[in-house]
Amino acid sequence: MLFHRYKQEISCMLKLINCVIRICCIHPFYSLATMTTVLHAKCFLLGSSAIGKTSLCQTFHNDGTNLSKNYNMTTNVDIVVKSVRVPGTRYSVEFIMFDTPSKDCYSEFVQNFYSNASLVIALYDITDTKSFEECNNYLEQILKKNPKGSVICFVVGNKTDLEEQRKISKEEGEGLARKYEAEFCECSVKDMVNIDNPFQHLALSFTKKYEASLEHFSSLT
Ligand SMILES: Nc1nc2c(ncn2[C@@H]2O[C@H](COP(=O)(O)OP(=O)(O)O)[C@@H](O)[C@H]2O)c(=O)[nH]1
Ligand SMILES: [Mg+2]
Repeated sequence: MLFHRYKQEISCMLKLINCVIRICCIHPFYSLATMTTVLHAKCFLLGSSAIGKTSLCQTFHNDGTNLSKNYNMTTNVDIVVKSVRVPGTRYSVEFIMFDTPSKDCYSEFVQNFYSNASLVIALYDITDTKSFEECNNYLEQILKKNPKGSVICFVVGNKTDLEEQRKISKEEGEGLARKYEAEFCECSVKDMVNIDNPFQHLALSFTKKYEASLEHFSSLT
């Protein structure tokens, strides 16, 4: 009875504990020496084509270098891994980022990866109205594939360096984020403005959620 009531919380908790145990087994000395707890998070970068998903992912991964001037369409799901230390805590969040292609022909294939998402960064291009509408659709699709309340979302309006071509106001972006109880920021990957913001916020929110579930779990025993 108790198990059924808290089934979702318990399975979420076991998943998180499993993650921590796995990383401690792989890096026992590192973990013991620094007392860092590493949490793993499956993070999706979603949105239309050519809005800067791969650029954001690669720039974040390479600590701010390598924004390609050429456009290479992502035709597969690229996986990039990077850890973010959460300041003032003992936690580090390892982002396992799924950089997804946006073309319809890949959509069914890509949606197979959507389950067990922990974090989502949904992007649009502030100069492109269609990408803003599609951002909403991508969020709907991924949330449908995951249990309610299990995914933390962040909405990003990219390309603020193209201010004179802006079609989507900051307020509209904030409105979309509110609809999904997500955080929001605008950025320019090209000018390297605000690109760490989504990752820092998501790492902090993920850590808080982990701690809240630990507390909740211990209150049950
Ligand atoms: N002006 C401008 N161009 C950008 C920005 N971010 C990415 N781009 C360019 O937009 C194009 C598509 O980027 P990409 O990351 O491949 O988009 P994706 O299809 O969403 O993965 C590339 O030519 C990038 O150089 C930005 O902040 N400002
Ligand atoms: Mg891409």
